[in-house]
Amino acid sequence: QTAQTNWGELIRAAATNASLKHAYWPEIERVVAEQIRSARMGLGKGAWQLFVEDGEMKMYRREVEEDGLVVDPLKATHQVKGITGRELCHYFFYPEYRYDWEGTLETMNVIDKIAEDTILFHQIHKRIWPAAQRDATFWSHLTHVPDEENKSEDSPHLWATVNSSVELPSHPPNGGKQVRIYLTIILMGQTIISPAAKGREIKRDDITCKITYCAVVNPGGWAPSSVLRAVYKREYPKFLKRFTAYLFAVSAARPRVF
Ligand code: 6CM
Repeated sequence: QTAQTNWGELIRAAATNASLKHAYWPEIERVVAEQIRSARMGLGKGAWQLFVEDGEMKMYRREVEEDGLVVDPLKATHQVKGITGRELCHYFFYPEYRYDWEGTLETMNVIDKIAEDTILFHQIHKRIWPAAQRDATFWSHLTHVPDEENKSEDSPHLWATVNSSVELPSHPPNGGKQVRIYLTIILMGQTIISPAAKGREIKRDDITCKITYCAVVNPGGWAPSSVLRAVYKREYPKFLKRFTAYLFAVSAARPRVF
């Protein structure tokens, strides 16, 4: 059954009509399916090297360069108590929360709210010396699918937000003073309910969110490899820690899990 799951079909079933009708849909479905498939895959035989470990948080990378630019794929796993997979993806997806947790951001603009589950963004990121400032244009899609390949889990829904670069005629690359970066990112979360909660009301203490975050970022133009790898080694853990701490803070105030 493993290789057979038609993630595309499941993603389509969860999508809003407005997303399904949009010209981007075929690409969204393809990229989201591919991202879910690879996020669910273990580290396997790939040459993943652990480069950060902090409690439950583990970060792996593969060293890859394209045309002399570092494009190291990143795969991170984490576990956080007290939040759901849905909350994880909700706060990552909706723009109104982004400035609260995204530390690399200079500005974020919503270019088009295509649907409740698909948004187009233009972001300018903080400049990192000695490289030029970067910007990105991407669609973001929020979805949830049953975990077809792991039906024994208590709460089998997988929640995911996928961000993927797209060319926007209104925001041509390298038009301003920024260098355009290209990204494909998935944040995926699954809620695990403690067996001790069986048969009674589930409290926040009974849940754990299993998190997988995968990112491939092409810096788009000159950036010294060693500096870039050092930046990633600092920024990815900072992001995941800051984001999950933020989630914990905003969710603790909510009595019910949504
Ligand atoms: O996934 C993350 N954030 C999302 C929402 O903002 C979105 C953003 C991705 C952009 C990630 C790239 C930012 C770093 C830019 C530096 C470029 C190189 C400069 C050259 C240095 C020598 O998917 C969290 C992103 C966490 C970033 C580490």
